[in-house]
Amino acid sequence: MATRQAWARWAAALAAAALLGAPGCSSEPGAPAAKELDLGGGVTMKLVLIPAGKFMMGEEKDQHEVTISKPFYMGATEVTQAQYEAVMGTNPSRLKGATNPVETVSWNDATEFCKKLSEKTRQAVRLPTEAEWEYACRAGSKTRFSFGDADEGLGDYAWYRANCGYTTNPVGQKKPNAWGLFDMHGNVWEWCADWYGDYPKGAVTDPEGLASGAARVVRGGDWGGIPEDCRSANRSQSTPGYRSNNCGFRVVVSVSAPGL
Ligand SMILES: [Ca+2]
Repeated sequence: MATRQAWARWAAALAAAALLGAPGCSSEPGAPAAKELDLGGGVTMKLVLIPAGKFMMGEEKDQHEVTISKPFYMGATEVTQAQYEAVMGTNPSRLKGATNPVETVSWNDATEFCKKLSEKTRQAVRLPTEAEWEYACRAGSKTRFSFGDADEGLGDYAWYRANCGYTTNPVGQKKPNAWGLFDMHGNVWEWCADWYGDYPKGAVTDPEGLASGAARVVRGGDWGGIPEDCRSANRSQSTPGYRSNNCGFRVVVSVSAPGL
């Protein structure tokens, strides 16, 4: 859940993105630009349509081309504590706040949330792949952050060490990226589906990471991070059972999933 003001900004950003078009991307005919999941108890979750397209993934010195062949919906914000509790019946977060991102959730917890929400909504809810996450974070940009290269602009888009008050903050308060996604930089790290490992050497389509591994990918930096941590290309890792008050997640739903 987010504030009315935040959603007004989100809607405006979405409309602007639709008017300008998304560079290098194609839209899905007939798919609405946003959707809302009913989590029960009056709690909802907004997702935005991410178009199919290509981008250069990873650190600037060592990038590889990735094609995202199908559009998908992605949570406009990190999963909030109210949303998590509506689905799981508990709120494990240490930094409490209904509209703050849920944290102290492991990759296993996040995956279980997706499974339960899939059953509840009869839609295929899952964690984003690492490629989907970076693609969506960049939103067509090639710069260090979705808005440019300079650290000085980060405070407009992210909660991080310099402005967070040493805690998480309610989702959706900062500016969204060009595709209507909030807090991709900062607030909490976000679990991705993939095992952490070396990237493929050449061009790939819809990569899903390694077949096995020891740790899962986390992305985007957190409330305690420095700007370098919050960059679009930055990646980190944690073991699937690890829980921390600086790590949460957001979900994706396939456009072609049943019920859409
Ligand atoms: Ca984040």
